[in-house]
Amino acid sequence: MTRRGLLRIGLASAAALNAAPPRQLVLMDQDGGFPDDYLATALLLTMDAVETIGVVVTPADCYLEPAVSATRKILRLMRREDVPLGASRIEGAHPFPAEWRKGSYTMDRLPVLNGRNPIRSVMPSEAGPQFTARLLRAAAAPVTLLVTGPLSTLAAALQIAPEIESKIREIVWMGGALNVPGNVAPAMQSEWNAYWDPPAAGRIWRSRIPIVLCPLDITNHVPVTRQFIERLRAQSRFPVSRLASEAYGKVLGDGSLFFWDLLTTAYIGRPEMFQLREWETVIVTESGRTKLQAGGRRIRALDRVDVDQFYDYLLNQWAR
Ligand code: AGV
Ligand code: CA
Repeated sequence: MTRRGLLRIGLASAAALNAAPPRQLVLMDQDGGFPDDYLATALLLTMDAVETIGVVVTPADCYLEPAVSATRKILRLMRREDVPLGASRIEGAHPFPAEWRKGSYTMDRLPVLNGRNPIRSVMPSEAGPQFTARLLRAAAAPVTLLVTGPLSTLAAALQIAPEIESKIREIVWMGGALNVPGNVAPAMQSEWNAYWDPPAAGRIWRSRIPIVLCPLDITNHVPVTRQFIERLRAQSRFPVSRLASEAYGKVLGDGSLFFWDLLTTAYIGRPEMFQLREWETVIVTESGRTKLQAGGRRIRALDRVDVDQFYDYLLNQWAR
């Protein structure tokens, strides 16, 4: 080795020491639920240690057009219109109630998202699964899939491009209910994201991709409280807080809402707030129930979180 070669190695490692650590690549697949899928998207985009390589909308807890339109406006608010946006036209076996899906129009019409020069929304033309497959193929490093709706678009992407499985570092999924009732009436056995498309969940369960579940067991501990909304309102001079404040202003008093997708997304930014626990589970074919069963697919689930720290984290990230 020449002196010059040694010098070069020395400089390279010095650069590596000074450089910021590589950012975690994340592809978000959300289903336009009002308001937490949108606010989860906004939360993800506040994370310095994350590089969001794309956002794809799966039309489950929404109607596709207003959900895509609202998501584009959020990208604009976050000054991240460079993030590729995809739209999936997939249909699950068990549609969400129309009343919930209409929340996508409410979101799209919020004053904070509709300033002086409203965006002229163009629907992405590529199919959702193709979009997901293309971004994963092109990714320079393994990607975390953050899924806050049904697993349908991802399952379809794996069907058309099985080789992308190796590009997925792990799937972090808001879905399922392990030791608590589900939220699909009247049987209360399944959680909605799993129930919408049970075979899609089954497809992911058959893969070898590591799964981190954010089930109702833990989201039940993080209700959207009046007190939280008041704290949000108090800092609504920040545009992102104003977004959240206007959105939650539409649902205040309902009492049945939780920070489902936001808790899931917070795990990406602050994994150390959580304790995880491993389970063996199967997906019940008809209902999409995530059932504990010895010998079933091993998954990890978010098991405990410091609730106060979580609320503070949201308010802190949104203070911009
Ligand atoms: O089951 C929770 C999932 C989350 O991804 N969604 C809402 C979150 O986005 C379905 C859901 C359950 N209860 C709801 C839901 C409600 N009251 N309104 C709208 N969506
Ligand atoms: Ca959702």
